[in-house]
Amino acid sequence: MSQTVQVVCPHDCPDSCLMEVTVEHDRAVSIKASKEHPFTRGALCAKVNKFLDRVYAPDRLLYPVKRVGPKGPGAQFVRISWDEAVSTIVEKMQTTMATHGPQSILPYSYRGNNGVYQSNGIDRRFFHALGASTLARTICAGGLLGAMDYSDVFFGFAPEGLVESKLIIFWASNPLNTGFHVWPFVRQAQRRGARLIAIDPYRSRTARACDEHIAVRPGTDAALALAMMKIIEAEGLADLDYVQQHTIGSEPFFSRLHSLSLPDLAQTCDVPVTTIQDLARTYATTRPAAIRTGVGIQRNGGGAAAVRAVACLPALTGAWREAGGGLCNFGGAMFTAQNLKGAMRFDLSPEGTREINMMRLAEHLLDPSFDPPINVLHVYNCNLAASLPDQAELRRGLQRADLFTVVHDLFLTDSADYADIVLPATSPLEQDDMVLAYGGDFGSFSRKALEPLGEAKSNADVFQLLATGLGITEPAVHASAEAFTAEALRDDLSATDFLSRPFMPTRPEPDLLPRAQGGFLTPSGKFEFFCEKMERDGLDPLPAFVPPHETLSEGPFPLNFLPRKHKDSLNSSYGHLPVMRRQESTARTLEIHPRDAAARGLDTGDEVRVFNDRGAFVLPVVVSERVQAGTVATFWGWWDKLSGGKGNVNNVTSTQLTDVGGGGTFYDCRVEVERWDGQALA
Ligand SMILES: Nc1nc2c(c(=O)[nH]1)N[C@H]1C(S)=C(S)[C@@H](COP(=O)(O)OP(=O)(O)OC[C@H]3O[C@@H](n4cnc5c(=O)[nH]c(N)nc54)[C@H](O)[C@@H]3O)O[C@H]1N2
Ligand SMILES: Nc1nc2c(c(=O)[nH]1)N[C@H]1C(S)=C(S)[C@@H](COP(=O)(O)OP(=O)(O)OC[C@H]3O[C@@H](n4cnc5c(=O)[nH]c(N)nc54)[C@H](O)[C@@H]3O)O[C@H]1N2
Ligand code: SF4
Ligand SMILES: [Mo]
Repeated sequence: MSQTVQVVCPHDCPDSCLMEVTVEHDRAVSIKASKEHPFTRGALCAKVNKFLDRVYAPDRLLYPVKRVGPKGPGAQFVRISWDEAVSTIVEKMQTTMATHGPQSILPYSYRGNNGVYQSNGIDRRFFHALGASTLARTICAGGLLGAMDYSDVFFGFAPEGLVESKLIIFWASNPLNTGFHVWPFVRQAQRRGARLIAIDPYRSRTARACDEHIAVRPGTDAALALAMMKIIEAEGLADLDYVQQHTIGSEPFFSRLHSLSLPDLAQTCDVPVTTIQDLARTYATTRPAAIRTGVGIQRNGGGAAAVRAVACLPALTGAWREAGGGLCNFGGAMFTAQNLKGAMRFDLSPEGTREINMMRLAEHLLDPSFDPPINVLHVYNCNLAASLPDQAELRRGLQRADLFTVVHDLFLTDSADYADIVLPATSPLEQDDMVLAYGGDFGSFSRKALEPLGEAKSNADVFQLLATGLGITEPAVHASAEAFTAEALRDDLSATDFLSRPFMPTRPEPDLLPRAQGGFLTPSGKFEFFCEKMERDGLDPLPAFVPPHETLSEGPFPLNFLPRKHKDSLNSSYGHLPVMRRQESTARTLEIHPRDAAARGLDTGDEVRVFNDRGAFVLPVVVSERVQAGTVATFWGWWDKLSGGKGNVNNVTSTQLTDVGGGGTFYDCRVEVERWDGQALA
């Protein structure tokens, strides 16, 4: 007997595709893309076409295990029962609560699964009811969301509007790899005469598909944006009517622009003045003009300032006036369809509970004065021993002998090696979930297609079991996926519709003109070139270039390092699967400019040690002009434990934070490269 079930792709990707899973005798035999879904439109990406390889991978963890022997690489585990797993975790939680209070327990997760019920709902309710420390989930978009506190930089026009654009600037955004379902809209615009420009230090797949690629120096986008605005204002290309009606602070802002030197800005961002002039004129005079930002722009010490500076452009030119003009952000639909309070029930968390920035985990684990200490760490939806920066420091923290760590995952990841207990997680085919896309205005109820493989359990199952063990009877924690959906949707959306339809639009029509009449999400309701709140918080109230931590610095490590996202993996989630293992020799390489290669006597194929004062890893180089001189790039996502001792890219990245928002600075990193002498890494 065969049946088809609709399951939503769980990945941290803006598209939230709808998959049609055919099941025969409780085994999924095929996955197809929905043709009706407005974004999926009959195509899944390369990774998810092979999703069944992930579901049925021979290394799926199918029962709970506990570690025997030391923590860290090579850790050994033995099978235990769920009863033993749950009672051990409950006992550890109770013990630390008795001595240090519940805040000595820390949940640790990101978006390994993007679902709301399983991964951004029941989990939060459980930890809030427990009184655990809360986690600021900053790793991906901390800088962007930090800038959002001061300027309306996040929500743009719906991606469907790109069809109308005559100019589309991909500013630190590589959708051909990272969310390719906007591309059909872009292609349509191109057929109607749109010009495409990419601003990216690396010649990405998207940059190659554009008419023009501007290779900015990493971490200096604010300088480029300010230079463009200086030209636009000086040449009378600003829309002064829009500025007057819908913005505040233009006078001090223009004075600021007058005080800046164009040659200095050009030198900072390493783009010739003439190129910036052409870009500024093209941007201000082509209408409608869209800017699509990705996350690359805010992965540096001045990341929030860069996001804010770029967001000033459409306010200055009035690009918001036309459909297809303004910002069209990567995560622009995030949170808009959710009743966040209803989903997460912040009210269950005791007043005064501390919030811990996830980027500072290692520092806090290692700080003897951190009070209360973190004694129980519950990791789910996150492979921190691959994805966090400065792995040496992190691993020292995870090694702490008195730290009890639970890892809940589908696989024995690098992180699992630091766990006391590892719990087997279900795949999205084996659980119900409520999923809202963050790249478009739609959501779906993802249906369970299979019984859990082995003894796997979903996140909600685990938190409900732990709640029962700990005597937490709060009904919100024990809600079913259906009941939860009704509480977690924005009030005007119907849960009955959501549950009964394959997918549901979360707006009647895509919003193509969100700021044509102003209505910015700021205290004044206008776009704030001058932001009083920033001034009150001791920040520069005007758009400014805030220097990155490392990419402009002089010192022993002369090369900028870009550890970028791979087409066939989702962060580290495919790193151990055949699709990625097969590419280790071809894609797991360091691209280096001919000039930098020559200076070090390197040729394509030579193995190099990439290092700085935080750590090192080894891989072969490819001499390539896709990077500029002074920058090296690679893809990330492979697992350290499968690297044959050659290490992880995040051995060299830094835990320094963005200027605002406490975000990660993965692309603000300096390294040196030398021929590898075959010595083991320290
Ligand atoms: N296939 C695949 N898809 C994914 C993911 C994946 O791992 N693989 N990850 C998902 C996640 S978690 C996210 S957050 C999104 C991210 O989606 P994107 O934002 O598109 O991803 P990135 O590749 O991090 O960054 C985009 C581009 O920014 C460039 N960049 C780096 N530094 C700078 C800079 O200082 N200035 C400028 N102008 N450009 C810079 C990079 O070279 C890169 O080409 O993708 C999601 N989709
Ligand atoms: N060098 C470098 N580092 C980066 C980045 C980069 O571009 N370069 N990108 C950064 C960004 S943008 C992000 S968002 C982070 C992402 O970093 P992570 O959040 O660590 O993402 P993944 O590496 O995909 O790991 C997610 C884990 O969740 C597990 N998982 C999936 N579904 C479930 C589930 O339902 N339940 C449970 N319990 N587990 C599940 C997966 O098997 C996987 O092991 O990485 C950051 N790190
Ligand atoms: S494009 Fe994104 S949402 Fe669609 S199948 Fe691929 S990872 Fe999943
Ligand atoms: Mo991310």
